[in-house]
Order: sequence, then C-alpha cells, then structure tokens
Amino acid sequence: MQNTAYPTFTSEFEKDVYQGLTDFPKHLSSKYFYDKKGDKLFQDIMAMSEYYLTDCEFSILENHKDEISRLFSEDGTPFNLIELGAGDGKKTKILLKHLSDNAIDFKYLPIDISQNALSQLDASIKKELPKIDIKTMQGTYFETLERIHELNGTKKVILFLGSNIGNLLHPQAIDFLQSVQQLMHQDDLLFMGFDQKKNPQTILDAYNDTSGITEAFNKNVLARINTELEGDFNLNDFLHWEVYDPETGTAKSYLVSKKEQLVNIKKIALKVHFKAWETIHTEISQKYDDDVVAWLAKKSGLKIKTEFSDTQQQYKNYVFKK
Ligand code: AVJ
Repeated sequence: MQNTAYPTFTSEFEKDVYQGLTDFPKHLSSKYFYDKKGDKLFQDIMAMSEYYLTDCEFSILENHKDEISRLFSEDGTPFNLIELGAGDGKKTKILLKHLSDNAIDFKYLPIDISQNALSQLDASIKKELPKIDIKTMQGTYFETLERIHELNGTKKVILFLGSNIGNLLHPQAIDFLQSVQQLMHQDDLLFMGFDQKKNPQTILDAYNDTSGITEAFNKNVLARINTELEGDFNLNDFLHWEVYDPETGTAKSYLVSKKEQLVNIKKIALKVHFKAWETIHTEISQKYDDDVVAWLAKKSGLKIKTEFSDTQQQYKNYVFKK
C-alpha cells in the first residue's frame, strides 16, 4: 500500500502516466505507443529491413499455410479464430485467405488495443475477403480474455502473432498464458509467434534503426502525453536508447533525458523533474529459445503440439493445446 494521495483520474492513461512518472526508476507502458500515429509508425517498423520479425513470420505462414489450416480444421467443427493484438492483420490475411478459399467454416474475431487499427482491419477484410465473417473487439489482452470467455460453446483457435508476448516479463507472460489456458477446452488451439535468441547485433539493430522510426515510435508515448494530457515534453530533449542482454534474452527500450528539466503535465497536475541522463523505461521485447518456451508452457498447463520455423530459425510459431 502506498499512502500517496493521487488526484482523481478520468482515465487509465492518466493514472498510469502519473504512477509511472512519479515512480523510481520512471517507466511508461509500451501499450500507450498505439494511437493513430503509433499504429502507422509500427507499420513503418514492420516494413523496415532491420525488423526481421515480420518477414520471418510472413514466410512461415506462407510456407506452411496448408498444414496450419489443416491443423485448425482437422476435426471438421466450425471455430472462432480469435486474434489477440491483430494490428493491420497483414500476416493473418495469408491464413484467412487460405481458410476462406478452402471453404473452411470459421468466424474471425480480431482484438486490439487500438480502435483505429481495428476499423482499418475491418474495412480491409470486408473489401479484400468479403466472404469472411468478422467481428472486432477493442481492449487490452487481459480485458478481452473475459469477453472470449463469453464465447464459450464454439471451438476456439487463438492467434497471438508477431511475438507480441515479448512485451510481457516472464511472470506476466505465465499469468497471461494461464488465463488463456483456463479459457481453452480440449480441442482448442493456441498459435503463437516467439522471436528467437540470435546474434545480439541483429536484435539490437531491429530496435535501433538508423532512420529513426523506432525512436519516433518510442517517443510517441511522450507525444500522446503532450496532446492528450496537455504535457510540454520536448521530444528532442530525450534520447531513444536500446539495450539487449543476450543472457536473459531481453531487449529494453528507454527514453533518456539529455539534460536536467522540468516537464509540466497540466491535465494530471503533475510537474516531473528529470535529472540529466535520467531514464524512462518504456518497453521490453523478450527473445526466446525452445527451453524457455517449453518452461512457459509447462508453467501454464499447456502442451506444445507442434512448431514451425523459418529456414534460418530466427523466429518460431508454436501450436499449444491444453
Ligand atoms: C509489437 C511488441 C512485437 O517488441 O518487437 C517494435 C513492438 N517495439 N519495435 C516488438 C516494437 C519496437 C514489437 N511488438
């Protein structure tokens, strides 16, 4: 229990910003990267040559779409294809098209924290794959798990692509996977992407591109505080800093204050003092190997049914069942 008296907050964002910037060391959650501008910046990241994750997963889905579709539909029962963190659905469309072309009976339920991303996805599916029955749901992973619970009855295939799990520390990931496991029935499947440990330089480059796209993405949380909470962050006074620890497999993103400064965030009545070179931790992007994934599965009561990899083993998709 803290006895600090917080002002009354009118949103989760206000509360999290207040708590994160009054904590030591300071932190802000990467879930706040994703507004309209952040969605676009993340699309730009996925298109960068340094960000190998997207190409790897794209090739896995393209090369194995037949086997994956069969795995999803082998018992012949209709299913709900639930996608957590669907984003622009670019990779998912490979599977959606293949399932649709093979007249497989399913309903597509994409979930994302960004309503903007969902609206665009909904429009593009209706245009490109009009036969697909789609229903979008907005929310965080944990919030939407509850709504998935209400879908009981129909078989579930849950997609969690892009190594999105990597934003969670292991204890949180286990917590999340346990919640998913509890929602699953015997025939349900969980199909997930896990970026693999590899040459540390390759990983560092993916999160530290020279064109500054990742920097702008990381700083978008400050831009959002400025516009949504009447903050006066000068984005140029902060440095994007990335570290990768090859022992733990954790890539961490920071914003580092280049000088001593005071930032005023009017809407939450907060003046934040930064010492020169003080940090705000913003994101983790965890990397995995087979042993860590097997450990996570065991801890969460899940079994690995099968796995798919790109030719260079840079990235893997695992299929879990209860
Ligand atoms: C969307 C969480 C998978 O961590 O690789 C990309 C987000 N951050 N570049 C990742 C991200 C910086 C991405 N995930």
